[in-house]
Amino acid sequence: MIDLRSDTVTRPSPGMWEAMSHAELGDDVFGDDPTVNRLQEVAARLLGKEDALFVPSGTMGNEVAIHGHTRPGDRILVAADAHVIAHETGAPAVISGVLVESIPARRGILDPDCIVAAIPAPDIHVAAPSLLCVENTSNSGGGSVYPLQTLDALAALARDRGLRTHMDGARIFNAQVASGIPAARIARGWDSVTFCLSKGLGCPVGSVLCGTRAWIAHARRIRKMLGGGMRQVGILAAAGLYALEHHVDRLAEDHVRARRLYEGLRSQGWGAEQSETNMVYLQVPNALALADALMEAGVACCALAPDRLRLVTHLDLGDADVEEAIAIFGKLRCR
Ligand code: TLP
Repeated sequence: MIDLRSDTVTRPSPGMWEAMSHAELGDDVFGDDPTVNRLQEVAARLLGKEDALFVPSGTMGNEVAIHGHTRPGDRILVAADAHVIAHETGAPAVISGVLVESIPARRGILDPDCIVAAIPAPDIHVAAPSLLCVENTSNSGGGSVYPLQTLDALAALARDRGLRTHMDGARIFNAQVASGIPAARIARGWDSVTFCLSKGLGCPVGSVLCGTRAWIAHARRIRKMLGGGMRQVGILAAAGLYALEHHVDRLAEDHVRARRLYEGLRSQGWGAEQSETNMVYLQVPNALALADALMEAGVACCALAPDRLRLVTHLDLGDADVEEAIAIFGKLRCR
């Protein structure tokens, strides 16, 4: 089976297993797991923030951030179809009691003018916006990368209007590799940023939330409240440290393979969307039926909307897998 469902499907590489099996451990709820502490230091440095917090998932990272930046009854501004809206089971409303305003965005990229228009004048009747969230790269946007100028403009605008800012950087290292701009520069100006270890970086579990020292202390309490305080979790942090050392630059290979997929499928007449990073979306009349037919033929992928199929490249795929997937798509096209 050629698994193109997500970059979350990878298994630890032999080097990663080795690092995990030798991890020095402690009880992280007491703050004394040395491997977790090292991962948090390294992550904070790479993201240009004072401190960081290891969390079990990207979803928890986003939800801790939303809870940590808002109060119940606040409004948060998010691009339509962003993960926090489309794939977190309504958690911002349930956990934080916030009103989520979904802002139309082209390829997942928010336009600062739309944010200006979405901020109402102060009014006793109105839920006041207190947080702006962006997703970089944008998953539903096809793995699109925010232009730095746009990110800087959004952060400055939010600061100006008294809003806090959070970046869902689940795939921020894909953005770093695609743009050549260091993650710390990309995240500059944003109060908090999460990134996932268990996507393109190839870890089995884990994400990291970064911010100021004082805010991360607050976030640590929220993580505990949500049941995300973990004990000898250095086993997983060791995988994270290994990935940050060995699996960042190689994301470029995933991007090349996604481009090859795009070109191969395009040449067969599929409605493929060009990808800047590791995702290719196909516009098709019936995505579920096509996903079933592909599965039978040996390619797994996700129908993320009734008319959109997503293919994701990752660490456990080689060039031959991509060529074989293209050939299988070709056979289905000819039927
Ligand atoms: N995304 C998953 C699915 O939930 C859709 C995927 O396969 O892409 N932010 C972004 C931008 C994400 O794409 C994801 C996962 C998350 C956050 C949440 O991460 P996890 O799955 O660790 O909770």
